[in-house]
Amino acid sequence: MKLWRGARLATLAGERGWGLIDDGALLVDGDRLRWVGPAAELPPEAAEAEVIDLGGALVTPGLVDCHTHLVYGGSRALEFEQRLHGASYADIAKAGGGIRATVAATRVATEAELLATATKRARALIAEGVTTLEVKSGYGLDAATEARMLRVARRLTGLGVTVRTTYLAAHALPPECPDADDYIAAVCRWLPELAEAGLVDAVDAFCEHIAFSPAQVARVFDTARRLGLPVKLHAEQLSDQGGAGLAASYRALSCDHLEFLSPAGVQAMAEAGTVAVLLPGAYYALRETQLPPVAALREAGVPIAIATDHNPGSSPTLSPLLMLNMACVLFRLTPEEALRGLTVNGARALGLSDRGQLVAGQRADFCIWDTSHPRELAACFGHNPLQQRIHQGES
Ligand code: DI6
Ligand code: FE
Repeated sequence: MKLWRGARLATLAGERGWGLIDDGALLVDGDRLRWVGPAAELPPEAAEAEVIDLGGALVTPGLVDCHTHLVYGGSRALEFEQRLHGASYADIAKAGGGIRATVAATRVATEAELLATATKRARALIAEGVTTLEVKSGYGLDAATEARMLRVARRLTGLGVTVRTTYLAAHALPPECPDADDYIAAVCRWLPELAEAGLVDAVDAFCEHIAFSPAQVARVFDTARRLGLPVKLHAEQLSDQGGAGLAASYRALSCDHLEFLSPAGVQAMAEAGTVAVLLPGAYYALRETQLPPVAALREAGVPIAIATDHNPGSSPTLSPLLMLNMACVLFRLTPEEALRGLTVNGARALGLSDRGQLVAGQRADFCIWDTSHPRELAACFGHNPLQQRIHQGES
């Protein structure tokens, strides 16, 4: 056992509050937190543990980035310039750029190439304290490339981070299949084998006027349900398609983006216990002006998560800490809501209840920061105070 002491803990225990413990300690047994509390109340078994003194550093739960598109080939920086010259994200997509451009580059990349680039990106997230990471497919849009992306995502586990994989073949129409209903049939056909191979933890889709309709998404979700897989949805990012209501009717783990979410959508998510994943990086990069309905989500008691949405087009950021700041500045979350969004509620958006808080019994995933108060993590930007990161009890 290891005893980490001399810590200022932000446990995030319970439903609200930082859960601050000024002279705190963590007793770690293998990959679990055995005991968490004030140093003055250490249990007797702590006497045998190896002691590590943190000298007053801040400790928070490890960060959970619950929405990324980390595995892909190519670059889309040129589109950044096109948008600066006035083209919209939707215009670029309709002209065959956007997601389709990344699909072309991903299809020609080997598994080793995809692993090499995704490894660099994952390392950047890890360097800011990420201990659990979700990765979506969706830049293959054919059976072989979707499988390759998911295998690469799984292999990132070797970096000492927990990876959850999401099947997002219903992300865009591939050029060889102009009929959306035919493509959705293929998306449903490919899923069982990938699930059988253990490559899929959840199923996602892009419900949007430039992507798939609620009726098409429902066919994908029906297939997921038959296989016992949970679902999530890219919903109401550019327009209100009623996607959140549909996802809630399948008890979705999360609906993500949500700038155009309606009051009915908020209600449906609240009733289903679906997490709202807000993605300030995409909002910022696309210079959106429609804000997600944060006050309504709060009032309805919908748990709010935040994530990087790392992807080469709409959110090419690898900084979860910057997302904390942007969630506060752009979306008016409190620093505590933002940190909960990147820890306990991010975990919930992945269906994980064993991490995200510093509480006995949870996984020993935590971050040690060279800063005095957790609100500093959200207030500063462009600065990384991470001192050490512990994943499953190991540094
Ligand atoms: N919404 C997003 O933010 C990403 N996918 C999606 O459906 C962006 C994907 C991309 O532009 O490559
Ligand atoms: Fe996304």
